[in-house]
Amino acid sequence: MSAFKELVFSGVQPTGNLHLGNYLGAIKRFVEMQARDAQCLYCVVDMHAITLWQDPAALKGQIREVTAAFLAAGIDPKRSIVFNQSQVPQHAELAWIFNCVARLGWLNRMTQFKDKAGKDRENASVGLYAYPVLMAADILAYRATHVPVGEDQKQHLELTRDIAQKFNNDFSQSIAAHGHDEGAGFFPVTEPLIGGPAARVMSLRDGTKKMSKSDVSDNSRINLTDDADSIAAKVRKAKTDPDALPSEVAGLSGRPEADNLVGIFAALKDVSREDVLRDFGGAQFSAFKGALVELAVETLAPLGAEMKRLVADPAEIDAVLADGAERAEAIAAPTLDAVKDIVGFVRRTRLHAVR
Ligand code: AQP
Repeated sequence: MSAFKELVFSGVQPTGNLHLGNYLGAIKRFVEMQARDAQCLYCVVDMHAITLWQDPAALKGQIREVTAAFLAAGIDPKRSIVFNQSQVPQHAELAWIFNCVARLGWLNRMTQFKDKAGKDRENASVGLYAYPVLMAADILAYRATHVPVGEDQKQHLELTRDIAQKFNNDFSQSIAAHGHDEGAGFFPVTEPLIGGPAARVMSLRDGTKKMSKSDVSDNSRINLTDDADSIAAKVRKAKTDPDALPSEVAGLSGRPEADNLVGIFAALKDVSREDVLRDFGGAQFSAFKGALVELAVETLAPLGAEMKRLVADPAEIDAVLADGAERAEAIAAPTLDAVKDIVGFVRRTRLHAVR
């Protein structure tokens, strides 16, 4: 067992265009989790990325860029384990076993698959459909207790909990027979950590749509590598309504663009929406946007510059990933050995010493 009280796992897909939503909803919170009594694992989930076509010539760079974002944001690769998913084979192995635990009916309810597959569902990859099962394996290979994510991942985390519970039930006798029943089954029922003012950052062009890497409009998002001028231009162009800011949070209801900008300001400043409106209630958007530009540039410009510095040295990033993969595998391998025993597989006996 780990010496830490909690085990935190989360991941980000290397699908390009890392944006403010990824930062405020996930990466910034990953950094904060390092202050807890927790072993944190932060994973660049490249196997998830290929559920939609990725150009092989670009993918390596995208993996290194997400790693750079983790490090530039303040994730300490000595304190936390930073790695990419495809270097740790236990994720895929456990995913197969979970494919045999999860039910078709559960996956058929996943809204992200419906959104991403769109109308041409017959042509979507099997991987895109099975994605949430791999996500459950990512988390449970480490028997993670806590998973910080944005709100869009809520349904997938519920599925992870269902898979853990069904595995614990289906194999309860075998779990006990192998001495793994520590009172609550083999897998923990993971706690999602979703919240704060930026759990769902919305598009700057449409306050009803999530800010997303795949949005065709670059003006819909602030990329983590945008320079100060682009950040300023995008905030200034962000859609708003004609009214002044309200002085109470209730006044943001029915005003998605205003709510989004106030939420972004609050998350960047580590305060609540109430605090922001205490200062800006009654202000026009022009004044508020000026303050938001200043705050966003103050936070993101150094982050983007550090990312660029780090990606210029791929060997350094690859060394971080290799070290992280070894430490991650040291946790995941015993979990998989135990799972294979529980399921009833005959495990390989090493006939030759490993060199
Ligand atoms: N708009 C968002 N607001 C808050 N959190 C967000 N996250 C993503 N978008 C927002 C969180 O970022 C983490 C990593 O996300 P991901 O890269 O694994 O996948 P995603 O949710 O599919 O990201 P995108 O950017 O929206 O990409 P596309 O365009 O492919 O759909 C997760 O914790 C996620 O919740």
